[in-house]
Amino acid sequence: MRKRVFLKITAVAVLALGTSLAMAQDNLFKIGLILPMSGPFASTGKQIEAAVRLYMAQNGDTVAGKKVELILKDDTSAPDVTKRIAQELVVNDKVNVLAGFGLTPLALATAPIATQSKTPLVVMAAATSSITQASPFIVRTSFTLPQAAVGIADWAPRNGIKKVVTLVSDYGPGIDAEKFFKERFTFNGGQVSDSLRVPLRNPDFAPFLQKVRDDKPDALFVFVPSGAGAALMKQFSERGMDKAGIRLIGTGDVTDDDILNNMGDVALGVVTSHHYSASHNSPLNKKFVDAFGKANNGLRPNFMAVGGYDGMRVIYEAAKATKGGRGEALLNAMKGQIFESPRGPVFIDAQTRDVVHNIYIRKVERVNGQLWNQEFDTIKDVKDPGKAR
Ligand code: VNL
Repeated sequence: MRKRVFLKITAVAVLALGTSLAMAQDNLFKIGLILPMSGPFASTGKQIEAAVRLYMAQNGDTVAGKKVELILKDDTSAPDVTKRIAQELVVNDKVNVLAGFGLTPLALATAPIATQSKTPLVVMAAATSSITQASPFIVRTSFTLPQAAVGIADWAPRNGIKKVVTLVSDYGPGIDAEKFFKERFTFNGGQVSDSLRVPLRNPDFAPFLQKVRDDKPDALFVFVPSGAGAALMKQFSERGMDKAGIRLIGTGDVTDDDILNNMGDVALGVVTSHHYSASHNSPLNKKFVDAFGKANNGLRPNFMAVGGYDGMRVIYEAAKATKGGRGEALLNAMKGQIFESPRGPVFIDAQTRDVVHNIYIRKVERVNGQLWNQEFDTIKDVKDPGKAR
């Protein structure tokens, strides 16, 4: 009799414990954040992590009455690792949303997991046009290379640049940049005399730059991923390209705010087109840059940080609208969001799930002793040109 009562009590206790665990799960909204926190692209991971934490510090760690649990994982920028981590986050942790994705191959490797598990996946960094087409569950808050590249392709021919050599990292975003720059620049009457592709990892720019020097174009158009711009800029100057009268233009990845201030005089006058500069002149951006710096030892946010910050905005608002939901409902609440970002006005196109934003033409200038990408022209509400074909 005693034993039976004991068993009953135990059973009730176990049941209660189980229920409270389930309730605890249910009272959580889980974000699986996968970033390159080590390896050659660690600066992207660091910038996005800092922005995500800033967003949470400013907006609280509960949404719709649920506690937000951030699970950060380092994928070392290896696609098979990203995919395995995403699988674990979905199956074991039952995350509501996957986020991060520092490079294109990492996002593409994980797309099938999002589709199979119906888990919304927010791309905060990677920028090849086709990524959003790899899964109906992918939403992007970073940018696309076609968006960024056509801005400078319009500006250059109006400013005395008629002959250009392109030089890009040999993978998705580089190929997009090369293709869309060339198409638009040629349409505008320019000539691309050569198109060079360098390896993504540990590129030696020297032999390529020598080729460019011999070709004597008016300008060299470059795309290299965030973090790689400093090495390119250094070799550009060491090879005497600027002295030979060859200008440097590109998408804003090369004059990345994370490293721009340490590039020195060689960066002065470099004109690029991009969706974000830390010197963007708006009250919201000033507040963002200031708070980001205060929380991170004076670090300047770059375009990766803003992709992470806006990604959190999209996730939080969707979580609110669905009372901490998941799957298709959460995804649908991400589509169509319109808001002011530190970069300017942003729209998540419900059809493409891709970001629509302004592209700015900027020139590197020294202001109060520091190098900044100073915006001087705006192309409003640019949709990804890669989708319209
Ligand atoms: C990508 C595009 C990566 C632009 C970047 O930096 C970048 C990508 C790491 O899609 O892989 O600046």
